[in-house]
Amino acid sequence: MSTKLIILAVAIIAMGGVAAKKATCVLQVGVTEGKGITGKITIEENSESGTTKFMIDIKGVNTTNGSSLKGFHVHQYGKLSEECSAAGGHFNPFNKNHGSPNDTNRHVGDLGNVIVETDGTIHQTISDQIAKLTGENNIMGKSIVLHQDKDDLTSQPTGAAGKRLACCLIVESDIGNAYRIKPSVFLSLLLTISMYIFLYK
Ligand SMILES: [Cu+2]
Ligand SMILES: [Zn+2]
Repeated sequence: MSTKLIILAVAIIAMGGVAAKKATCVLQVGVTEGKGITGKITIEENSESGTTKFMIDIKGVNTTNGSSLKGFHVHQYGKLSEECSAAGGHFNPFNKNHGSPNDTNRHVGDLGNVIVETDGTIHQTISDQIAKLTGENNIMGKSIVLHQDKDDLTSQPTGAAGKRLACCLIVESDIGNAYRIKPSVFLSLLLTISMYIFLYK
């Protein structure tokens, strides 16, 4: 095999190794206590580190209701009707108990709690090892529910997180389909190409 081909193969593998899947979830109001809530969750799966990032950007949460910690889960159905109750229970493909995001015995959908700031916003990034955008733990097409109360991380089967303030449908975002290159990989590619030109021109 020629050196040219080997370099090309290495470059293609390097790019494929950082392919990321992306999804977005745009909130709609659930029960009346959730009136005024707007926001979006951007989800990204990094196949290299095995973590899924949930970048949460929400505003309009009524801070006089309940705890400043609010239960935040992936629910099993991608349906938002009936004030979010059509979303069903927590996404639980392996019939486990409800738990904390750090537990091994947990629902795939158990993302714990998010923190509401005093101005009614939620700006937080959750990194999770269990929920995925691919494979058996795939949450694509499911829903996310923001609850009125704190998830106590132990009560079955919902953590006693209370009413459903808002919910959204997890949909694949187009940008996620394209292979993206990280700056570090881009630099090493550039270096490889420069070396190739230097050596073989
Ligand atoms: Cu929930
Ligand atoms: Zn659960």
